[in-house]
Amino acid sequence: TTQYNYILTSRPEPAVTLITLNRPKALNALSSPLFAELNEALREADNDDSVSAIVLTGSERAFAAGADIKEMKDKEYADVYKNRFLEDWADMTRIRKPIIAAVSGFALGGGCELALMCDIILASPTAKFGQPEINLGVIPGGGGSQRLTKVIGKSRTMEMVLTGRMVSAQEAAQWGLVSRVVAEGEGEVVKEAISVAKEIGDRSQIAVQAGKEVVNAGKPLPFNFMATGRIFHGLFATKDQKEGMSAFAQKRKANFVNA
Ligand code: CO8
Repeated sequence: TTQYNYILTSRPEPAVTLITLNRPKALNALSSPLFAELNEALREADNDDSVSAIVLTGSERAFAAGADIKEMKDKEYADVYKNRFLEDWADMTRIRKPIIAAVSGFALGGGCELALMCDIILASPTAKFGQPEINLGVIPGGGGSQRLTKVIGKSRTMEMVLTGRMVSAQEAAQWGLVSRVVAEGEGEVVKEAISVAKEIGDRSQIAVQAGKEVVNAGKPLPFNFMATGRIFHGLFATKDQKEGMSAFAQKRKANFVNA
């Protein structure tokens, strides 16, 4: 198996691949090198006939606190457009095997969107979901606006996207954002996700993949990832994106000028 710098991979069960995001000091901020590794590990598991299902997790403190703001803050529209910044995020939606997100702690911004691209989300009671991009002068660019609307409805999505408020695990479960909240305790949510993955592994793998395919066929995004990604890119032409992201990096409150 491949060696990675920003993720860990293991086989906790013969038919289950566990991928652990591993940038603890940055709360698993999703830098582009991290995402490239994640895509590679997902492809590797998808192509391995001995793997039935994939579990994706972070740390106790953070599933992922979003795209890497320090990497993004000085980027200009020309950079992000020309280099298709973060557009490989949607690659994982083409993985055929089930992906189960085991979420503890923060799942924010791109981290919440990452969980939403998985097939099943299990939450620890400590999980907190949010789309705080608005505080940075940008929007959820990774399909979250569209996926959340499908899952929790327009009003709740608007509240999350426009205020950036974090939603608790219990609220997320009530809203149907996650399939359930597991018992508290360190490692519980990963254990439970592995057990669901193992259960899936005992079924016919052809039927499992067909099951994933038909469920997904019923929910095409009304406004696709690329389109929302482009609007996200467009905001890199504003002063407020520079201010919002610099303010985060400098640990101060943003002073938006609406330009
Ligand atoms: N990027 C970079 N570094 C981060 C990030 C991040 N998203 N989140 C946390 N960190 C770093 C902090 O800067 C800090 O680093 P250092 O120790 O060097 O100062 C370290 O992680 C620990 O974080 P805090 O000290 O802030 O920890 P707190 O417990 O005080 O706060 C929070 C935790 C509330 C999670 C806070 O860190 C936070 O608000 N983080 C940012 C959340 C956020 O705004 N996420 C959205 C990012 S934008 C995005 O995801 C866009 C996706 C677009 C996809 C487009 C596809 C086309």
